[in-house]
Amino acid sequence: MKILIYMIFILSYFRVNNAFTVSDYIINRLNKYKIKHIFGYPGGANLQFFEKLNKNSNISVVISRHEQWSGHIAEGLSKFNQKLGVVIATSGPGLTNLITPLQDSLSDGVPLLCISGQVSTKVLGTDAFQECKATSLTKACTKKNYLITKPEQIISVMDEAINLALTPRYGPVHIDICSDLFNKTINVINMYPNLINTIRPISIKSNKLSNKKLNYVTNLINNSEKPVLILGQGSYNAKNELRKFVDDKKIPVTTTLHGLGIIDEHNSMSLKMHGMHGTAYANYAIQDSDLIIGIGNRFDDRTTGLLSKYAPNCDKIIYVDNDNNRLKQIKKHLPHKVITVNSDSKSFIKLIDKKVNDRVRYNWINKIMDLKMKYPLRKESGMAASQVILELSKLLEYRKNFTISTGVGNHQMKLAQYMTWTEPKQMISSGSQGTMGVALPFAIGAYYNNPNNDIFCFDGDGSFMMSAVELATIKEYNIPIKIIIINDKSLQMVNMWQEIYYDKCKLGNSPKNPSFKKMAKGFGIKSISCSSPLTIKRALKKVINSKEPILCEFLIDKSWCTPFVGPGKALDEMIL
Ligand SMILES: Cc1ncc(C[n+]2csc(CCOP(=O)(O)OP(=O)(O)O)c2C)c(N)n1
Repeated sequence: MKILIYMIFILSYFRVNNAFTVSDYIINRLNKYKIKHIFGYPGGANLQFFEKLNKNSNISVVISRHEQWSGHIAEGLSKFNQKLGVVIATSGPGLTNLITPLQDSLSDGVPLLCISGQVSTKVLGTDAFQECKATSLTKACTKKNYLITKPEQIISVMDEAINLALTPRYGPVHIDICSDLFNKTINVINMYPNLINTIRPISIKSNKLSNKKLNYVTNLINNSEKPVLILGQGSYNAKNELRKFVDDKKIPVTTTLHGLGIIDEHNSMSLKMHGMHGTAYANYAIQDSDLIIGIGNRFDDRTTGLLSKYAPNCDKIIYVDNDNNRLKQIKKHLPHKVITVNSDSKSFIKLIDKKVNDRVRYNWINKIMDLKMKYPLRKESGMAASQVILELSKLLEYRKNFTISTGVGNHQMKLAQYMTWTEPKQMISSGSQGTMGVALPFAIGAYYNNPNNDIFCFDGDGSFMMSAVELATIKEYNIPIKIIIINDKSLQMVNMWQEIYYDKCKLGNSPKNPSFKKMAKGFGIKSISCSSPLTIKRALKKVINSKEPILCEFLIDKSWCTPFVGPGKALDEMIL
């Protein structure tokens, strides 16, 4: 019935407007998915679509200063709550600039629709101006991509692509459209059968857990003396159920970078983040544990350390995810016997909740408390990044509605460590790829997702320099982002590795920065700086209370980010 009404609507639209073009169709579908903003950059191969967007739609087009940052802005919008982000670029260099955001969103599971203009059908394949083999390039970094060379193709492609992006595990899709087609009319006769095939709701398969498996899994948990729960971003939808489960069952819980805040870190069961720069107590707990229950995480190398020495006291690992490929991959990857459960996290917790005993494992909990006492995060004195973060954490303690985006490096890892995270997605970051430069664009995207949140961009000087040009976008659209730069005048994470592993080689680790204050001024953005521990709080208060975009530079002493599990080391072989 719904399909019929929709078809009548489309066909009557076609009759009234006479010409229903490819651009009209794209706009129609974007409206259906409630897309309010598109991010991108214009060029010869997409101007036709820009014209239609301008005339025929209420969708706002936010123009950034480089396609890569447009892509990460769209990703920043999606990262927060899996809304679809949409980015548009022209052909050739416009599209190639989008490779990094596509890979980033594929790796971090972010739904993204990338539309690029391609050279016209008349010259396609002739090495025309700004032609590149776009779909060959994006094949490896998208869930699926499409080249549109006939107007009607767009009908079968648009919904399929969007549905795919929005089906877990979320990810990017790419539609490359020959520029002469944007204004071409869609042949309504050809449209009719395609419509039937494409209009379908997103279906998320969740396998039913058999009683046998359910009993097996819950027995494993009940019989475990030292269980540890590992939460990744895939468990974020089960926040409430997980919080109750942890409170009732008293199972220590640690998260990945993307899982921060799923459990309120004030909870005594919280071990905060584990892995290469995780807390020592989380890493020791994993190594001592006799049962790991991983939900929506990936067991990637940054979180396991040397795999052959990972969780040596655990002979079984329970792994819950609703992506079959991921389940197979983890089963192959871990040296343990992995009990895979194909389920979304919410259904899983609801199912096991009744069958898992509420009991306090006194020995295990005492051990955990000892570890926490013995190995707290290192106290740094002087002008240290951790001091800024601890102060920021205190000032934001009773606020829930804030988002902090980060660059990549020591500042990012220290933020993860020293903040006390109370809600999921308070921190948005490039986890899997570790893409420098994303903090500013992610912050812009987070703003378009929810303009009522306080949006912080917490960046390293090196990462900030990569995308600093986006200050222009912030100014132009008056986006009240609070930019904090941890300026240690160095690519400090690189510096640390060079000091430890590369004979203190200094090559490339301290590129000279301009004055950030003057730079902000040049873009018309208010700025302050802070170089004394005594004024950190005052500076942060100014940042937090600012109603307009503001940049605050903290001039920081260089320091290592520890705990640190070096490459090839086991989780318990940390530099503390
Ligand atoms: C696009 C990209 N290029 C290179 C790297 C390698 N890399 C990782 S951290 C880092 C240094 C980051 O410096 P900064 O942003 O100043 O942060 P800090 O470590 O000083 O806190 C580099 C170069 C990367 N992650 N991403």
